[in-house]
Amino acid sequence: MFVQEPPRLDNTYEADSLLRGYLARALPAEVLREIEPELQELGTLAGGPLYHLQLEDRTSEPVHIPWSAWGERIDEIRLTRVWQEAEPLAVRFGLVATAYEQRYGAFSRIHQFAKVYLFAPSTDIYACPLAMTDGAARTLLDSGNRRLIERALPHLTSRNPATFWTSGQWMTELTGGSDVGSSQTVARPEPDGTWHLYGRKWFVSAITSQMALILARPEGNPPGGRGLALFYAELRDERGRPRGFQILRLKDKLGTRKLPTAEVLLEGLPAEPVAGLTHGTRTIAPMLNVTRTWNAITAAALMRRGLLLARDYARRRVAFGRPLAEHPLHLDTLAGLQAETAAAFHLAFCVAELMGRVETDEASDDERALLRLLTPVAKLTTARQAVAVLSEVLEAFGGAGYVEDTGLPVLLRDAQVLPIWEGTTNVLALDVLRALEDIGGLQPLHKAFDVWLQDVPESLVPLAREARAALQAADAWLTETAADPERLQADARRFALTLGRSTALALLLRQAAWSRTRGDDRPAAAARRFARHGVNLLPTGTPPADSRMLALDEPPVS
Ligand code: MFK
Repeated sequence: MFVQEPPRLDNTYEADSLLRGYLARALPAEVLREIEPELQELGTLAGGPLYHLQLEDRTSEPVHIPWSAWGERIDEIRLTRVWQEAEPLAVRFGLVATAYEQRYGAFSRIHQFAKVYLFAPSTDIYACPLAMTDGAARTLLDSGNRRLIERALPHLTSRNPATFWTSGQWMTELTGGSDVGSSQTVARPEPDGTWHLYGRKWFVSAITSQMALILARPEGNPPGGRGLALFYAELRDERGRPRGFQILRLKDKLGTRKLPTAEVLLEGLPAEPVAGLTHGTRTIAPMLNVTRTWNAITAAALMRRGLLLARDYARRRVAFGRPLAEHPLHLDTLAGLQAETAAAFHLAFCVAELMGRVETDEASDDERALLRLLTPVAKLTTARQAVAVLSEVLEAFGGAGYVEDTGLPVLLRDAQVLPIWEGTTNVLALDVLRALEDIGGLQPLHKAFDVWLQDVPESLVPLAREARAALQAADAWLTETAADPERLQADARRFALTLGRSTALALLLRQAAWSRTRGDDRPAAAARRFARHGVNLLPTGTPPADSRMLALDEPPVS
């Protein structure tokens, strides 16, 4: 009887020409030499024992135990095996710590995110609490609150599993997942000067965290984001019991099911203001930006995981007399997916690179502006790519891609959260407009294109022109629509995606120019194919009257 060989993974670092080519270009040779053994080790784990454990542990989910047998409210969470293994590994590899130890100065963020990229696809979204932890560390440092920095940072950036903490991010409420300013959670001062929080958080990130950053409105404050304050809370007492909150339930989600996302009732959770009693959304912005970067890196990593499996399978699976890898149409499909993945990869790592420079004070003003702009651009662009690519990856396995025990469908389900959490595509497109107001326009991106495209070889010059033309079209659109807020908003997603795709093309060309001198033309092939998918999405705008007819099924206004 015929039995199909399953797709196999090997060392995922060694197998990754994208990551290796990028690191060889972006890092000084001695830095790469020093960090490579660690990347090799992570690649072996990710493609071997962790991947096998994921498959073995596929059906298990975290469990919430609200009560003890004898009636005590305990709110215990039992985690899956992969999650139990992931935490000590994350601590040992310093997945958060690396960014704060800054052993390689401005390159430390590249170092950290290279590890995240290898770790994330094999650890069932354990990257979520790590992202929050990184975001909390950044937010506390930016707040300048010495007491909280001294109290929490050593835990958040610990290399010791016994002292390591993860942080939660508690923002989302029934009144607003995106419109966080409409939050109803209240903060009440006690006579002794401490604060207690009351309300219901509809979605909080992994509920196993030891601390959380929480938005709440001090009693008497005005509505909106400015009336919110950011609070710090340690969540469990010395016996591990919740301090002034209950877990109502774990959320029943489409994907990320190993991640114990919860709904909680705050009944007097003791908390401490992080930075004054107003402007909570502004204070938590560093966390949003850090987690959005993790989102972009994870998007690239999940795409890459899907492709590694699809590519291996294409060599093993025979159909119509030859391996899938020898069918021109199958090759063409995989090529398109690789081009999108390469583009997403370079966009995400460009943000990591900029973040490292800003955090070590090596960045110019233009680079600071670019980081503000490209963070939402990269998040929204790569998240949409991940859903499209992973849907195709499943199709590349035929029916096997739709069958749960192959371990493939989870890739698509998990990818689907990427454009939703940490700001939906539309909310981030609006953030791009806000960022442009903050930084005063697209000039920093034009200048970055000049640098990235300066060494492009003759044969790739037409593609460089195409990247620049898309950016110029985006700039012209911005000028044209500046006085028309309705149109500005209606086209914002196409605009942001045009920025994302033209930037990704320029970055691919920078890599292509470098790689070609070393005999590797794969990035150039990725750039050619990616450009054919289209980078300028602006011309396809719909007139507002059509949108009303289509979206609301309204008859035309006569
Ligand atoms: C799907 C199920 C999966 C399970 C989910 C589990 C995870 C659950 C954990 C979560 O809760 S994830 C929730 C993630 N939520 C978001 O990412 C919120 C998305 N919404 C936004 O990003 C809104 O744009 C925002 C909340 C920021 C709007 O808030 P406001 O207060 O109405 O906005 P406003 O007034 O424009 O901005 C306030 C200040 O923050 C401004 O500064 P100023 O006060 O100086 O004027 C902004 O410039 C600044 N700001 C906002 N976003 C910024 C930023 N600054 C820097 N970077 C940013 N990204």
